[in-house]
Amino acid sequence: LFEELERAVLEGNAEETERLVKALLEKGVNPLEIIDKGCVPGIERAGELFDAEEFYLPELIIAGDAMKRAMAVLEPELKKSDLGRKSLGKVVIGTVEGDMHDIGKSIVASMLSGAGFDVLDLGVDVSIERFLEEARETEADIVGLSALLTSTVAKQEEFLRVLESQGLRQRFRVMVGGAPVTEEWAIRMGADGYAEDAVSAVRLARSLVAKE
Ligand code: B12
Repeated sequence: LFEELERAVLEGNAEETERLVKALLEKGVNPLEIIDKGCVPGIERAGELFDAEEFYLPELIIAGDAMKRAMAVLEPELKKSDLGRKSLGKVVIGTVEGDMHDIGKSIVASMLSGAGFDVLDLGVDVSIERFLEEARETEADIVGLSALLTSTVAKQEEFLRVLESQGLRQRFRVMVGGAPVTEEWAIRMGADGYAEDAVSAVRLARSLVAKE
């Protein structure tokens, strides 16, 4: 089923993707495992084919849509474990301005919420001003910025510089992520943390609130 799911995402077959995700859930498979072993390999393969110019943008878009269909079923499941627990802290998360990629960011948001954080997901193409405004308004503990393009990762650094210039750097912990982001880059720009996937993002967020 995992292989079929990978193929369904790759081929952008949303109905089949949804059917397989539901079938796996019915078998009692953990939603994160469904994402990691079925959906992510499919979308990553689509990216590789796009790189190799065997896939063009329309194919990438329909693969992305199939992945989103899977996530619509899986996100509520990821959040379920949250029931009745005390909040670990507030997280404001979004994809930076100029960037429309939201699959990874949404997985991170759902996982954080499932782990017990209060999460405000601002969506995609979020301006620095908006991140700042929402973080202040909600008195966030953590701000998470996602960037998937080499041209938009600079926005993460810009956010940190704006925080500094407004004397707010100590007020929020900042974590960054997205495929082109590396630990080295995160340290260089002065972020409080970087995580390469959703599971480590939860670990990171926990350690950031523990330090407060
Ligand atoms: C799907 C996809 C799309 C879809 C997006 C659909 C959607 N709703 O998100 C569509 C078709 C719209 C798209 C568009 C484009 N894309 Co695109 N896309 C991808 C693809 C194939 C997969 C991304 C993805 O969802 N991965 C799966 C998720 C689960 O992984 P993830 O995003 O990395 O997230 C994980 C971690 O990074 C981390 N994480 C993510 N965010 C955060 C945040 C925090 C705070 C933390 C702690 C952790 C964290 O945890 C996540 C979960 O494990 C990638 C290739 C790739 N392998 O990355 C290209 C890719 C990112 N796209 C690329 C390009 C070039 C584009 C376009 C410019 C194409 C074009 N010519 O128009 C446009 C840009 C539009 C825009 N302005 O944003 C390039 C970027 C190249 C570069 N280095 O800049 C890539 C790398 C493809 C390639 N090889 O060329 N794309």
